[in-house]
Amino acid sequence: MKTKEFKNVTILLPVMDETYSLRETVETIIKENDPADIAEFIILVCDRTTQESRDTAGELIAEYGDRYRIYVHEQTLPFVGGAIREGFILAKGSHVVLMSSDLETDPRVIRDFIRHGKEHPLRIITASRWRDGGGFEGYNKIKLVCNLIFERAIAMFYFVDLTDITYAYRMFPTALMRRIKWTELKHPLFLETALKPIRLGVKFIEVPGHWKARTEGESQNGFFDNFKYFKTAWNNRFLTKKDIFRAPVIKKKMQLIDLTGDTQGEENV
Ligand SMILES: Nc1nc2c(ncn2[C@@H]2O[C@H](COP(=O)(O)OP(=O)(O)OP(=O)(O)O)[C@@H](O)[C@H]2O)c(=O)[nH]1
Ligand SMILES: [Mg+2]
Repeated sequence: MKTKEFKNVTILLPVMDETYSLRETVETIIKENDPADIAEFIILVCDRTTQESRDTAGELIAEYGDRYRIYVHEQTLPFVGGAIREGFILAKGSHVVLMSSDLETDPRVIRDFIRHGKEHPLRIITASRWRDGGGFEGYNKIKLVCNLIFERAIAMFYFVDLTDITYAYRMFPTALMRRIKWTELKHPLFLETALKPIRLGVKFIEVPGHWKARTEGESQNGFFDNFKYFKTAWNNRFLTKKDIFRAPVIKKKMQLIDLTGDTQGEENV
């Protein structure tokens, strides 16, 4: 299935310990966008998600549930990558947004995603902190230098002119996400969601995004976890379309034959 046009967008919100940040994320998106453009909000939770976060999700549903489809999904696959992968399967929108609920992904950017998505429905619209108008606020200095070097190296390695491949803030055509065979379950899935489409030749549009350090809760990604991105970058570099796409589901007519050999009927499988 191909995405021919932008109809509406599913917003995926993985949550561990955010409360007011989750609320501000949802409310900003509601305030700044046409309700017709928002298919739904899926709040992704796991057994480690705090009761306070769950309560916030419940309040949002109570307050906005009559006008917006907002629901909580209990993930079954582990970790944040697992949550997002389930979100891709559940999404009903023509497009789907990968973001956080800790306000490190500025919800005001969604408006730009939708604007560009309407013009270029087949492309991935991605936020870049390294573009004019974007930036970093409260980012660890060592991490910042490492990030710049990694961004440049990875762009060269993949022959693309993207400036921020590691920022987990993008809007994708949902059908594309469903067709891809994902492998990562933890934070490296964020990088994988850029690298596999790049290998497929999907075009990207970058819009500026301002990253601001979270003011509540804790990152689930330790400093040394960042080194796992090297492995992801290497593992995806030489994949072909055949490696990346899921095997197609073959639908064919099957004849049910009883033991005596008489044809009993037909069924679609
Ligand atoms: N449902 C669910 N949400 C998660 C899980 N791990 C993290 N999250 C949420 O996913 C979002 C991104 O996670 P963070 O740990 O902040 O990751 P990050 O901001 O990309 O990484 P850093 O920049 O290194 O902090 C946050 O809103 C988290 O609460 C998980 O296992 N399950
Ligand atoms: Mg974060």
